[in-house]
Amino acid sequence: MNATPTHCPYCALQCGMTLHGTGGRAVRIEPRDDVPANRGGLCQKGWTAAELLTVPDRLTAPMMRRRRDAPQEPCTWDEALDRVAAEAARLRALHGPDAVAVFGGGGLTNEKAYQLGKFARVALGTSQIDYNGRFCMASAAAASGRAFGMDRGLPGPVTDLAASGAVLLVGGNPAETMPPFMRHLAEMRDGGGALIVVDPRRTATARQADLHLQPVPGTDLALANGLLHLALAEGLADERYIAARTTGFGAVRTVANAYWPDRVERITGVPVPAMREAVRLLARAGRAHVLTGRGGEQHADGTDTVSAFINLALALGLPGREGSGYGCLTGQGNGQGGREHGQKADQLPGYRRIDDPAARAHVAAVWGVDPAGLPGPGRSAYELLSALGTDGGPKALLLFGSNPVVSAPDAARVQERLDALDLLVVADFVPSETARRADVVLPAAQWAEESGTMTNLEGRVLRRRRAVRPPAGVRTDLEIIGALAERLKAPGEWSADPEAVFGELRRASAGGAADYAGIDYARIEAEGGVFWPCPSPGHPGTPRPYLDRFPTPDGRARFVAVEHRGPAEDVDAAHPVYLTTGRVLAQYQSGAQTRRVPALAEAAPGPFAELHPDLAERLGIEDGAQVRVESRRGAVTVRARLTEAVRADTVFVPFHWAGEERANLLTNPALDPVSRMPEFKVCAVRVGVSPF
Ligand SMILES: Nc1nc2c(c(=O)[nH]1)N[C@H]1C(S)=C(S)[C@@H](COP(=O)(O)OP(=O)(O)OC[C@H]3O[C@@H](n4cnc5c(=O)[nH]c(N)nc54)[C@H](O)[C@@H]3O)O[C@H]1N2
Ligand SMILES: Nc1nc2c(c(=O)[nH]1)N[C@H]1C(S)=C(S)[C@@H](COP(=O)(O)OP(=O)(O)OC[C@H]3O[C@@H](n4cnc5c(=O)[nH]c(N)nc54)[C@H](O)[C@@H]3O)O[C@H]1N2
Ligand code: SF4
Ligand SMILES: [Mo]
Repeated sequence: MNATPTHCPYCALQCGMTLHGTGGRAVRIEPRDDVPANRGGLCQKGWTAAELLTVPDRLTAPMMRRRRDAPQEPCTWDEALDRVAAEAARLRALHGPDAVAVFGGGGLTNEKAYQLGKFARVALGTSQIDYNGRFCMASAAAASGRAFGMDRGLPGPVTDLAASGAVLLVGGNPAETMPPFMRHLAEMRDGGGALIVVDPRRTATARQADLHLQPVPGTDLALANGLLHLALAEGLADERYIAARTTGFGAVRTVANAYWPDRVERITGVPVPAMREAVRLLARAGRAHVLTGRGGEQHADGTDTVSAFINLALALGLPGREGSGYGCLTGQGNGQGGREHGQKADQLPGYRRIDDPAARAHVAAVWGVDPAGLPGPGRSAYELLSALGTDGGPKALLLFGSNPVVSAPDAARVQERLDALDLLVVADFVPSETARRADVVLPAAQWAEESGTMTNLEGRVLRRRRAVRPPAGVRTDLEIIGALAERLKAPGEWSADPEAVFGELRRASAGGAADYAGIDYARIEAEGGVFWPCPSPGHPGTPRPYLDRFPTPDGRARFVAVEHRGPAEDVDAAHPVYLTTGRVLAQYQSGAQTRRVPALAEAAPGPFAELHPDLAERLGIEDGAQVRVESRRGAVTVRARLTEAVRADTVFVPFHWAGEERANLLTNPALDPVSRMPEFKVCAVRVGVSPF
C-alpha cells in the first residue's frame, strides 16, 4: 500500500487528500489536515473521487468515425493523430490558419493550459482559442484587472477569512459548492464576525448567515450602488484611504448619489433596513471582505456588477489592508492558473496581453519563433462556439477539458454548430456528451494518473501528484499535444514531462503579472505551495499582493463608475418568471464526471425546478409534478420542487444534466461587453404543468 499526498480533482478549493493505493490502483481517500484550505475536510465529491478512476465506460482507446453519419469505432493512436494533423493542415491550407480552433478548460493543469495556448499559436498558428473559464469568473477577472491592475481570486490566504470581522458574499453558495470552505466562515462567526449573503434563494449558505439579502436576479449592481450610497450618507467611507490609495472616487460618488434607498428597494426587492444593516456590519467590522461568486458575475453586466462591489470595498478602505479586501471565489480546480497562461483568446502566458508588442516579443523568444508570426486576439468562448462551421468561422475544433454540449449557453445552438464542423476532436477520459459527437476521440489520462501543478482559489500553486498508472491505451494531454505538434512540424520544444513544461512556463511568465519564475516543484513541495507573483527563486511568494501598492501604473486602485441596467432579457407577459441556474452539492458542472459516480448520482439523480409555493399555487403546480419551463430559446420538463427558499418571481434549475434535461436549452447567451461572459444567471421563462 502506498500513500500519495495530492489534491482533489474537482473545484478550486483544491482540498488536500492522500490517495492510498495498491497494485497501481487507488483504493482509499483520506483528507489531509496539513492543507489550510480544507484542514481535514472534504465534500462528498472529494470522498468519492477515487471512483472516477474506474468508471465502467472509461475511454481507453482512440476512436473515430470515417464519415459524419458513421458510428465511432476504435482505432490506433497513429490513425487518430495522423487524421487530426492531416485534416488540420488541409483546412488551414484551404481556409487559412483560423480555420482550426482550440477550446480548453479551467480543470487543466498549468502545464496543459500553457502548452495548449502555445500549441494553438505556434503549431496551428490560429488566433481561435478560448476556454470554459470565459463562462466562469471572467467578469470578476475583468473587474479586478481594471480596479487593481491584476486578477488574483482572493486577496490573501483563505484562512484570513476566519479572522475577518464581516464577509459580504454576493451570489455564492459555498455550503454546496465548496463545503470545507464554510469552516473559515464559521470560525469567523465564532469570533464574533458577521456573514452577509446576497442570493435570490435562501440557500444552505444563506441559512448560516447573520443577514440574508434576497434580491431579484440581475439587480446586484443596483444593490451595490445602494449600499455605497448608504455608506456615504452615514459617513462610513474611509476618506483617508480613498485619498491615499485610490483614484476616480468623484465620479463614483456622483453615481451613488442617485441610488437612494427607496429607489434601490424598488429595483432589487431588498428592504432598506436590511441594506442599512449590511453596510453597518461591514463598515464597523475592522477587518472585512467583499466576495463574489457566479451569482453576481454571470450576467451581461457582470463586470460592472463586480466593479460596483469593488467600489464599495474601496470606499470602506478594505483592499490592500492585511486581512481585508475584495475577492472572487474561483470555481474550477485550476480556474485560477487556467486563466493566466495563455488559453484565453486575448492572452499570452504570465497574464500578458496578446496585443502588447513587448509581451509578444518576450513570449516569442521563449518559444523560439518570430513575434510577427504570432496571431492576434481571437473570439471569446461563446462567440467562438457559435461561429463554428459558419462562413468565415472555424471548420475544425480541438477540445480539451470541457463539455459545452451541456454547459454552454443556448446549448441547442452550440450543439448545432459543433455538428456543422468538418472535424471535431475531443480529448477526455469519459464519453462526455460532446465527446460522443466527435469525429476523433482521444482518451486522456486523468488527475491521479499524471502530475502537474494547479493554482487554487487563493493564488497558491500546488502539486498534483501521480498516484496510479493510467490504463493501457491512454495518453496524457501533454503527450497528445506533443504528438500533434510534431506531426504539424511545429518549431520548439514539446516535452510531455510536466516538470520540463513548467520550467518553460516559468520563463514565459517571467516579468508578467502572473509571474511564476521563482516557483519550482521542489519548492512547492517543501513549502506546501507558493503564492504568485513569485519573480525569483529567492522570493518568498506573495500571499497578500496589494499591501504596499496596487500593480497599476500609479500604484493606486481605480474606482469605476457603473450604472444599473437590469437583465438583458426582462420578464414580460409571455415570459413572466425569472429563471436562474446553478449547482447542487453532489454534481459537478456538466456532470460528465459526477453522473458516473454511483453515490453522487444517487444523491442528486436529476434536475428539478425550485418554485415558491405561492407561484406554484398560482400556476396550479404540485410538489413533485412535471413542469415545463420554457424560454425564447427552448424548453425543458423537470420535476417541481416547492420551497419557500426561492423568491416567488424566480425559478431555479441546476445545469448538471444532459439531453432534454439541460438547463442550458433555456439560458440567454447575451454577453457582457467587457468580459464576454454569458448571462447564465437570469432570463425570462414561462412555467406550467407539462404539457402546457
Ligand atoms: N457541487 C459543486 N461544486 C462546485 C461546482 C459544481 O458544479 N458543483 N462547480 C465549481 C465551479 S466551476 C464554480 S464556478 C463554483 C460556483 O460556485 P457558486 O458561485 O457558489 O455556484 P452557483 O450555484 O453557480 O451560484 C451561486 C448562487 O448564485 C445565486 N444566484 C443566482 N442568480 C443570482 C443573482 O442574480 N444575484 C445573486 N446575488 N445571486 C444569484 C444562486 O441562487 C446560487 O445559490 O462552484 C465550484 N464548485
Ligand atoms: N446554466 C449554467 N451553465 C453553466 C454555469 C451555470 O452556472 N449555469 N456555469 C458555467 C461554469 S462556471 C463553468 S466552469 C462551466 C463548466 O462546464 P464544462 O466546461 O462543461 O466543465 P466540466 O463539466 O467540468 O467538463 C469538463 C470535461 O473535461 C473532462 N476533463 C476534466 N479534466 C480533464 C483533463 O485534464 N483533460 C481532459 N482532456 N479532459 C478533462 C471531463 O471529463 C469533462 O467531460 O459551465 C458553465 N455553464
Ligand atoms: S470542496 Fe472542492 S476540492 Fe474540496 S473535496 Fe469538494 S470538490 Fe473537492
Ligand atoms: Mo466555473
